[in-house]
Amino acid sequence: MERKIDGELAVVLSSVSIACKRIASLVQKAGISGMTGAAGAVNVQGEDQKKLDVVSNEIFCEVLRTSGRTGVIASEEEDTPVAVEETYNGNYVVVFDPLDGSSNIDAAVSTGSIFGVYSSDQSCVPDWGADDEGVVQEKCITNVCQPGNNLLAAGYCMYSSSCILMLTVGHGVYGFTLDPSIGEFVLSHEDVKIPEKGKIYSFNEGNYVNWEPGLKEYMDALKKGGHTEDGKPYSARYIGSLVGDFHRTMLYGGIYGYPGDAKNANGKLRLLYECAPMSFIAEQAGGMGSTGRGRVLDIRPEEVHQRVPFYTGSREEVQYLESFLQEA
Ligand code: AHM
Ligand code: MG
Repeated sequence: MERKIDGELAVVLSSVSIACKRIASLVQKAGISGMTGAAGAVNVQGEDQKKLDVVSNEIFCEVLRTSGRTGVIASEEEDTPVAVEETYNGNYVVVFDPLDGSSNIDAAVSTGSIFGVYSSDQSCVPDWGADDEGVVQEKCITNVCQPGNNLLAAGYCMYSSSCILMLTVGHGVYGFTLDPSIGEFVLSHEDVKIPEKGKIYSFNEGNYVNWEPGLKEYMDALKKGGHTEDGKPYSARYIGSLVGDFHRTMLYGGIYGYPGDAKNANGKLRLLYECAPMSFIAEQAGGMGSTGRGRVLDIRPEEVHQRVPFYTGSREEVQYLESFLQEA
């Protein structure tokens, strides 16, 4: 797909980078500013919201609205996609998880923001003069439920020992590290490529008993060297924060997985604002994003908060995993 990057999209991405800077600053001082702990509310997915989940969502919504370039925004923390009021209305659809891995916040462990940008589907842009609220809402959902193949841009920002913004506009992946002395993101990772293979796996293995037989066999195989010739076991690394685990996988190679299991057939991670943007980034870096049985970017979401099993990372590692699931 030919992606057209223009000044309008640059404004959207610049707005996202401002949101990330603001969230980075809040995350850094969370422990001393009363921002740790629960907000007391539960989001549409039944998860307890942290104070920082709520504030980060407000920051993303505010910067995107005032950018004047977005028509619809959809967030992990909002029940339904939100139409940007007519005065600020623009042509882009932005999907995001404002603070992923927020269960790590109170222990000051890595978290991140994930985002994707689509063009508006012109056939379902709300007509502010004519449409009632229900129709606006319906058009927003249609506008947001686009397959990852349509993504114009995607990225994540990791809040860790460094704050790093990784971005693709469909021509490779570039990383920018926040230099706190000048308050700017500076190019630090040029045209990142995921190693073709890597002996690190990143799964919540505590769920092993609920996995399907093929996945158990795969995990057992990794402990005997998997498809490598040296026969040495893989290493396990799991932060429990998708952005951190994904970023390490990008740089060191290996595989990240959040499978479906007997309790949750589609796993935990959300297609629209977690798996699709990460798959786009992975593919742009020469890796893969898969459900174990197909390419994530080919899936057209049926609902905003849809979950899918997710495996991503080095091409040869994801293909090896698929060989166990596809035969089953
Ligand atoms: P969240 O969006 O509610 O923060 O949940 C997503 C997070 C991911 O960052 C991480 O990979 C996963 O949940 C960890 O889940 P688990 O604790 O089940 O291993
Ligand atoms: Mg999340």
